[in-house]
Amino acid sequence: MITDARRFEPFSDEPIRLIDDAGNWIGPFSCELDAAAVKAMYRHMVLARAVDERLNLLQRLGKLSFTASAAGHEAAQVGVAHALRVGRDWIYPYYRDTALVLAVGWPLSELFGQMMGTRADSARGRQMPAHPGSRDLRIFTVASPIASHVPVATGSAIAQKLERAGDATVCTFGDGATSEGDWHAALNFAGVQGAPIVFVCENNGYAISVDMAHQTSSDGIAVKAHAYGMPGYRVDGMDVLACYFVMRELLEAARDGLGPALVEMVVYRYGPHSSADDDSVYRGSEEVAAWRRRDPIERFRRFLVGRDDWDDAAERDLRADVRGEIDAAVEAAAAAGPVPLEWLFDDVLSQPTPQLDRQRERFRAARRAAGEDEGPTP
Ligand SMILES: Cc1ncc(C[n+]2csc(CCOP(=O)(O)OP(=O)(O)O)c2C)c(N)n1
Repeated sequence: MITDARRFEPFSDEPIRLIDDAGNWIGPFSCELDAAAVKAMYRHMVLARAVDERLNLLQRLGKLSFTASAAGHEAAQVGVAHALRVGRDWIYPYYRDTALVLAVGWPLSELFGQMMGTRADSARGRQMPAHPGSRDLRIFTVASPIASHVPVATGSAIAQKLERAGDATVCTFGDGATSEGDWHAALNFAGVQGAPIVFVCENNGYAISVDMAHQTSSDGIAVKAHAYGMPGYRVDGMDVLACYFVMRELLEAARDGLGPALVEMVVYRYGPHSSADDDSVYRGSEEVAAWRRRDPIERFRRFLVGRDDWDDAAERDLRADVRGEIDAAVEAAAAAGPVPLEWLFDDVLSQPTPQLDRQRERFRAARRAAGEDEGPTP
């Protein structure tokens, strides 16, 4: 049931914030979360930032081919994750959602296995890096074509409504995705069908080099919800508690049959678009520095310290734990070994066709001729 519905008003002029930059609670209600709950959020944010740094390093070392950094998006993603009922609600993430998938429990060794394309990857090395997915956690595998997952997420939410199971769907994407036809069709359909879905735009101001002024002439993204008959919320995406409480309210409303909503989380990506991008070409270092001063992790730490839930010793222990966990996960993912190339032919069809069998034979012959035969593979 809805416990705290209507705490938030849609279509506000200012983004919804519950903690100010100094870490003070400024919400119109009291924060009922206990120490364990806020520390768990903080841990996920710190872990995600450290994972991000390690992925950049591994990419530079040639251990993986591509990364898309989530640094700056942690509060938004962790806020979403903690509002979900993991294993029941469906999650349709996009490639920048490292903190989201980690915070709902995607194992670190699997993350590094996916990024490096080793046997630790449950997708068996067939996705490009930064394309997670998990059957157990109900994480729909990330799709590269921008916004192509949004109509699928709407379909999944409509199925949940028909099943009357009281579950909901979350679908995340960047600001660039909102210019795709798929996005508009999906929101329209969700509005008409009253689908239990919350659409989350992680608006970092850029789609690679295209800034918001060239993306849309509307006043942000949240206002677009109006056209599809659902409420739109603009939230400070560098404030994890604002993201969490708004998401919790909207997911509960969706589960209770009140229909979909759109949330625009205003964030900033600290790194380039991906490891293949040079952001100095289209944005100034002063702009990045100004957003760095509003770092969501620092801000949340100030909040925790202010509540006497955190101190320097806790911080040191957490950093050491996280480093150890990452070291172990990278080691386990690498030790699993690279995926055999021949896996390319498995699971394509439930019954391989004669054409596929012939292609596999030709592939084996070509590898033998090149002296690359891997021998029998499991
Ligand atoms: C249909 C489609 N067009 C173009 C691309 C190339 N592309 C990859 S990421 C990206 C930018 C997307 O920006 P946004 O949705 O704002 O998310 P962000 O990366 O900023 O988080 C583009 C254009 C693509 N993957 N799919």
